[in-house]
Amino acid sequence: MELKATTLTIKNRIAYILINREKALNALNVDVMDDLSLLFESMLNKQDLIGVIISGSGEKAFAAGADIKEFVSHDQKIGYDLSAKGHRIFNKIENFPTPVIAAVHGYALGAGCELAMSCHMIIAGEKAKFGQPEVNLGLLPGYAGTQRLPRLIGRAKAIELLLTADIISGEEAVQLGLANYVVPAGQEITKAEEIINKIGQKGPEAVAKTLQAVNAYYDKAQGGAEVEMKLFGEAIASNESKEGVAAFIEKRKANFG
Ligand code: DAK
Repeated sequence: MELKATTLTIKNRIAYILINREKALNALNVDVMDDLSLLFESMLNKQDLIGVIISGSGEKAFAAGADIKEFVSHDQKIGYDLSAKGHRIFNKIENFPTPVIAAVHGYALGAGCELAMSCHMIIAGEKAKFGQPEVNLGLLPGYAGTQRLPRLIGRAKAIELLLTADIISGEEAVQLGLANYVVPAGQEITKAEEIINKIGQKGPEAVAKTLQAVNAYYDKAQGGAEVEMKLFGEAIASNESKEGVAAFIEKRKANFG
């Protein structure tokens, strides 16, 4: 398997996926998204896995969003298609038959937060920061953030975070029900291993069926996903997002008029 922007290590029946774009704060570009798709497809054949841990390289970030520098020339159709592709990839993670845990030691923003939310659990380090800052760019989340955030933390707080673009700490994420635990910096993966090893002692079929049943509860609400893809396509082609993305690249504040 040829991976372009991630690495896979398997040890003691746990798969460790590392996002490997430290200089861009592990922003999820096309290469990372393609790797995740390939990984979660191919790992379905590894029957003895008891869990997967996703983390980001470097000191600062789990993933600081989708790669904003790739948005520059997107029209409505491309925006819709990319959003639909992202939904499919993150659904593969959510539907994976063994527990997938996001070990978040730094920024998990935008698509990075959406990736963490598609995992079954999130372990936050003391320096973790979560948020959906897409409105700063004249956008809305495109990888199911409008769907999974309200599901996890409830409508009122989700709307507040989505519209204010506020960034919250790991501790707040636990209080809100977004993350499972906050742990001392550097202990994120160890805590994830502890949980996966505990689950690894249970019956693997029962674990897979339980995950499938929990996911089925949410399948009822899939209509919202299609709405998000459509609106994301519209937003990415808008003047607002052109200004928001240009402002990020030029390192200035966006002027939405
Ligand atoms: N994309 C591309 N590059 C990024 C990036 C990102 N999301 N975040 C950081 N970088 C780059 C910076 O541009 C900088 O690159 P150079 O200038 O060195 O070339 C480098 O990483 C280091 O970042 P900073 O110098 O800014 O580091 P600081 O510690 O000062 O600040 C920060 C860290 C995380 C506060 C800051 O980098 C920041 O605000 N980053 C952007 C956060 C953000 O807005 N994230 C949400 C992105 S919106 C889509 C589907 C979904 C989405 C989009 C499209 N499709 C369907 C197409 C979702 C959208 C998002 O995720």
